[in-house]
Amino acid sequence: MTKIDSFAAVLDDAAHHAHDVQQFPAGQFDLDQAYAIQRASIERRVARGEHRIGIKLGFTSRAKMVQMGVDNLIWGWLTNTMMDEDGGVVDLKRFIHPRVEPEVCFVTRRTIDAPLTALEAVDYLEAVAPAMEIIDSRYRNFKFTLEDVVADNCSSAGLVVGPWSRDFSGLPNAGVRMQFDGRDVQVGSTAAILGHPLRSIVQASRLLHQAGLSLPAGSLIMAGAATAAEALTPGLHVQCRIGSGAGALGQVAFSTR
Ligand code: OOG
Ligand code: MG
Repeated sequence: MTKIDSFAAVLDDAAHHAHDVQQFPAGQFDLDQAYAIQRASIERRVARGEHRIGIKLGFTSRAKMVQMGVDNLIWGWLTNTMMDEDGGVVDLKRFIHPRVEPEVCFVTRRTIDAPLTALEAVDYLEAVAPAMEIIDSRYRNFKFTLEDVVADNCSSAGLVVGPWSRDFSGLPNAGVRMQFDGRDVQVGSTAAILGHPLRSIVQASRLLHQAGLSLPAGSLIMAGAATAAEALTPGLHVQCRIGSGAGALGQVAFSTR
């Protein structure tokens, strides 16, 4: 087994069996190798029958960079088994120390195979939806470096996507409100996501191009959280609303057990 494959095996086993692992000693791999580890860990999921449904960006907002102490844009893969139903119940047993964060989710209508400008980005999109991401670092105490978190598929663990809309007019500066049992836990604005959530598509197209990859039509792109993440516990009703009035994205919710 190569060094890349053995790191991938450790992280994939941790995710698969919901147990944490010690952060790797510093300097074991660089950023390019971290993405290679990420790729190898996704291949292990694919070998178990999962399939890729899209990608996620991380650290597109100040709030997230500050919370986690990492300030580079990162990206990882989403697979079908990560998806939970809007309005459904999420069993937290499959996670280690899950956190939830409010997100904007896009679905593409054209293959993205070249770097896009902000003007072009909207032409590549089919629809947008309010969403929440469940992140679950495989590292003990959710502590990691940039390289560690990239190798760990950027803490990807779950996502819940609300109703799709083709109206992108409300996107740039919509209020974001995430509640636990009707109580506000995070409040922010979509403007926190790179100044405009559509910039996440521009960044995604550049990152994919750098990696020599294209993303097929019908893929999801999670733009990155607008606020810090909140720890999940069983028995919660979690709701996120994005925007209000005309052009609002609407709301998405789930319960935990
Ligand atoms: C890494 C994932 C970051 C986001 O939306 O910024 C992320 C983490 O915080 O564990 O998903
Ligand atoms: Mg996220």
